[in-house]
Amino acid sequence: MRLHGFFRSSAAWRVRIALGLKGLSYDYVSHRLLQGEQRAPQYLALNPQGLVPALELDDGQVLTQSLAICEYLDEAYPDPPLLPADPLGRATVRSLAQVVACDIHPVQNLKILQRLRENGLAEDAVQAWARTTIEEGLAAYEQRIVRTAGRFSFGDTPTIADIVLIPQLGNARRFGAALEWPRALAVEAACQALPAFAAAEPLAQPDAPPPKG
Ligand SMILES: N[C@@H](CCC(=O)N[C@@H](CS)C(=O)NCC(=O)O)C(=O)O
Repeated sequence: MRLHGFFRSSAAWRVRIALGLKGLSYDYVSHRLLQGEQRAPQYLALNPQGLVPALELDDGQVLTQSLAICEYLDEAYPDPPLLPADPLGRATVRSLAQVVACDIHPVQNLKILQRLRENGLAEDAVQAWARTTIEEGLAAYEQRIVRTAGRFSFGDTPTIADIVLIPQLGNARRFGAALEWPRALAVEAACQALPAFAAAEPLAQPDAPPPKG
């Protein structure tokens, strides 16, 4: 398998976590988003959306959209499961994941922020847009997991909800959001203790800048 990503892409980060939890090895192709490499013709041939991640399977088929990729990996490699066994549990985990993947991340991602700048919004207003979007969305996530969390967002094993939450908390820090979500931060600490989550961290990727100093 070959993962097309970028160290700082939160959507690619999700797939790195899922691959790690499944114990799958993969080749990595970096596309520097700030240089626009995701819009190179060779990559657009794989993903006409010009977004990372994309996962190339060994038979040449290409999957895009991080949640679809994570669910594919969960179905193709069922152990350990990333979704609960029962329908209500599965719907609950998917709902948590979509709080982030549908209603936070797309509103604050690179493309939207660049479009705001192109339309004349000042940089501090662009940053505030992203920060407020994240703060409102994660406040709702925090409320949602009051009833579902154990060590992780849903119960005591990691699920797709955590796979989506952890990169979004990374974005929250990047945009200087107020980190006022004790349950989500406790879940993050539990995730960070797992090798699959640690290995997926942006700064652990081969295309991350070298540490300063
Ligand atoms: N819904 C997509 C979102 C993918 C996405 O927004 N990727 C960002 C990086 S996190 C990207 O490639 N941005 C490049 C651009 O906007 O030009 C997914 O979950 O895979």
